[in-house]
Amino acid sequence: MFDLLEKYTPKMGRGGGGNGGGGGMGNACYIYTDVTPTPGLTNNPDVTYNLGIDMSIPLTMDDGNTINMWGFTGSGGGMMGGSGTFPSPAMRMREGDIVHTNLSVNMMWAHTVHHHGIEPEYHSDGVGHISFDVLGDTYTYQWRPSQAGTYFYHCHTNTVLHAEMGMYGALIVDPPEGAGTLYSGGPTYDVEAFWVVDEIDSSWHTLPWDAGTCGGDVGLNELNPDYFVITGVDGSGNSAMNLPPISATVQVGQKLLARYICAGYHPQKIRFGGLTGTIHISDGRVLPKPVQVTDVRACSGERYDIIFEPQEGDEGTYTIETDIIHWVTGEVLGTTRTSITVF
Ligand SMILES: [Cu+2]
Repeated sequence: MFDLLEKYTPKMGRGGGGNGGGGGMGNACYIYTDVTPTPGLTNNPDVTYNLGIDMSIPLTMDDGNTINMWGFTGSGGGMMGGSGTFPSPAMRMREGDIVHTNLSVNMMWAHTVHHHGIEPEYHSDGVGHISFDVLGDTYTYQWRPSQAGTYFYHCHTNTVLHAEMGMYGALIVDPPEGAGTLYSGGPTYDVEAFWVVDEIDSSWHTLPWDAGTCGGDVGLNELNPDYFVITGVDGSGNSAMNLPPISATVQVGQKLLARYICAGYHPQKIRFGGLTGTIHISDGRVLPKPVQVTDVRACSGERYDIIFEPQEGDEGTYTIETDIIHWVTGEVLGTTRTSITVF
C-alpha cells in the first residue's frame, strides 16, 4: 500500500525517467503517471482512436459569453492539442471489436481516458488515482466492448473538474449486425438522436488542471450552474459531435432511437412533450422487459436507449425538455430543449 498522503511529484512517462519539472505542470498531488507499456497489447486492433488534448475550446453561449472548455481532439496527432470540440468526438465500434485508444498528452498537464461502463483490465481502465495518469507520453488503452448500447468516455484525472470542463464524448457500441439494430436480436431503428445533457458553472472554467489536487479548497464542492447545454449546444442547434442534428425528424412508421446521456452532476428529468418512448437498454444492459415512458429521471453518468415509434395521427413537433434539478433542494436550476418532428 502506498501512503495516500504522500505527495508525489509527477514524473515523465516511460523513456523519460527522473522527476519531471516541466513548465506549467504546477505542483500537483495524487498524479501517478504511466511507466510501463500496456500489458497484452495486440498489434491488430479492429478499431483505433488517436486522441490528443485541447485545453482551449471556446464555447459561445446564447447570451454571447464565451466559456473555455477542455476536450479530446479526434485527430490524434499533436501532443500540443488544438482542434478540440465540446463534447469530444464520438467513438463507435461493434460488440467484440478490439479497440485501441491512443492518448497523447504533453508535459503541461495530466489526463486519462476512462471508457465509462466498459470493463477492461485495470491498466486500461483510465481511472487516474487507481491506475495512472498520462503526462508527457502516449498511452494505449486496449479494450473490448461486450454489450451493445450507449456509453461515454471521459477524463478521470482530477475528475470532478476535468469532467465539468467537458472532457467527455459519446461511445456507441453497435451489435455485430451494425448500426440500425440496437442489440443483437433486438429492435431495429431508422433514425438516431443524441441527447447529451450537462450543466456548466462558468466560475470553475478558469481553474488550472490540477486545482484542488493538493487539498486546497478551490470550491469544487459547490456547483452552481449558470448554463445548461444539450450535446454541446446552448439552446437548440446542431451537434458539435459530427453526429446528426439533435433536433430529430422521423416519419410515421419509422423508428427513432434516442441515445440519452446524463453528463452533468445534478440529477435530470427528461420529458418527451407528449410522446411515449420505450426504454430498451439502460447503462449498456438490455432490460429484461422494455419499459414505456413519457419521461425519465437520470443521475450522473446514466445512459438510456429509448425508441420512439410515432403512429398515424402523431404528426407534429414535440419539445424534448430536460430539467436539471438541484440534488439537495430539488429546485429546477435550468432546462435544455430540443425537438422531435414527426411527419
Ligand atoms: Cu483531463
